[in-house]
Amino acid sequence: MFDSLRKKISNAIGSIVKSEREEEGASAEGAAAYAQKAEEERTEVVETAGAEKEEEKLPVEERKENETVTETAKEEKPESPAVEPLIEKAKKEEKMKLSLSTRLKGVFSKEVKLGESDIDNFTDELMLTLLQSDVSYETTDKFINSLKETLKSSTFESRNIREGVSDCVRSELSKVLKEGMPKEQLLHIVKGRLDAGMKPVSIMFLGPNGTGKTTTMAKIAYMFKKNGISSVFSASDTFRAAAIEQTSFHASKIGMPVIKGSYGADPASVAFDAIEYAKAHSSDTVLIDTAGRQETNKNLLNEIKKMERVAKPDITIYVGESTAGNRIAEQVAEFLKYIKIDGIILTKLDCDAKGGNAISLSDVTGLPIFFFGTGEGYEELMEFNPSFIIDSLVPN
Ligand SMILES: Nc1nc2c(ncn2[C@@H]2O[C@H](COP(=O)(O)OP(=O)(O)O)[C@@H](O)[C@H]2O)c(=O)[nH]1
Ligand SMILES: [Mg+2]
Repeated sequence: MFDSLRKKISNAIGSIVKSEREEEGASAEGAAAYAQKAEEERTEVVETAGAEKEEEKLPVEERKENETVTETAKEEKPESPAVEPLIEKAKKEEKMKLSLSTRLKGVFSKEVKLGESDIDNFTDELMLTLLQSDVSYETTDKFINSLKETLKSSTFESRNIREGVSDCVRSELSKVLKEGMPKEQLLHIVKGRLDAGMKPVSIMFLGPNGTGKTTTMAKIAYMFKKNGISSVFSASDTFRAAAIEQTSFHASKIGMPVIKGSYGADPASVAFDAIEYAKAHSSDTVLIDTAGRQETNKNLLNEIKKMERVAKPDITIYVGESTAGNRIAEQVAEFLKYIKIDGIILTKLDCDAKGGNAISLSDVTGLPIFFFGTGEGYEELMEFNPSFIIDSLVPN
């Protein structure tokens, strides 16, 4: 589901470790070459193969990020002839991604502190990945800045840098996702209202054309039924051809009543009738379908305002397509100018979605994501679960 984004994040994390390994290889080569040269030129150097051992004596812990190693080596170890050329060689390695300071800290101790340039390289790559995967700019920026601070203040086991960096990414991601966590899942909200005798609970589904409003409404009815909650459909999409038949089809498959008007009828009055029917038949919920409307169509947005006034839905859910990327946040913002929205369902996560908007949508809109739609079947509805998203995105 989040496969492509997971792969990219994994590659970004992998690159920090790969470059470290490459560098270790480069320095080993350098050590051998320079050790040999030093042997030829300076007979007084006894332990030529011990270039690394010589390095080990350097007091790197106190070294500041941008301090040049050559200077420090000169000051601290003038008697180590094999070290200087070795470090010079390492400094010239333009391909190296990890900074010298990170590498040296890694070589000399089991604990590694990432150098600033490595953190910048890694977070730049991650930032690009997130933006390309539809995470919003605002969320990405916030996340990356916070991650940078965490990486700067963290030390990693030199053999487990990947795991350490993954953990940092996981914990930062968790902060973003937990902010968007619904206070209560939809089922609990409805059960709470029913327990309090507030019956029927009416839920209206709205959003642009073809996002999956009717299908999602049917999935919710199916979920309610499985939990002992009865529903009535209000076929209030009286605009799109075959919409009433589609709602009726779902109703008969799930085994529940549907209240319909004729095409062109006032959708608000159909919803009103459905609520009256539910009251008369002691139904627990009324699920109100609506016609799709683009966020740019002011007439249709005004019509939804009327729906709200007449039907007075208890819960309003925006149904958006995850494939629409960052546009959803803008669409929701437009809808919010006309009507209150309680939560979002993000459909078609199984399709070609990059998945990033699942991370940032709540952050940007301030609304919880109640569910993801993950297919066309009635059961293909997944509750928003930050741990699941993190596990799907970041390698352990
Ligand atoms: N793959 C996939 N298809 C979906 C999902 N939700 C809805 N659809 C399909 O999207 C199309 C439009 O759905 P529909 O409910 O008619 O959208 P509406 O116009 O917003 O009511 C239909 O073919 C649905 O089967 C989903 O989560 N995954
Ligand atoms: Mg529909």
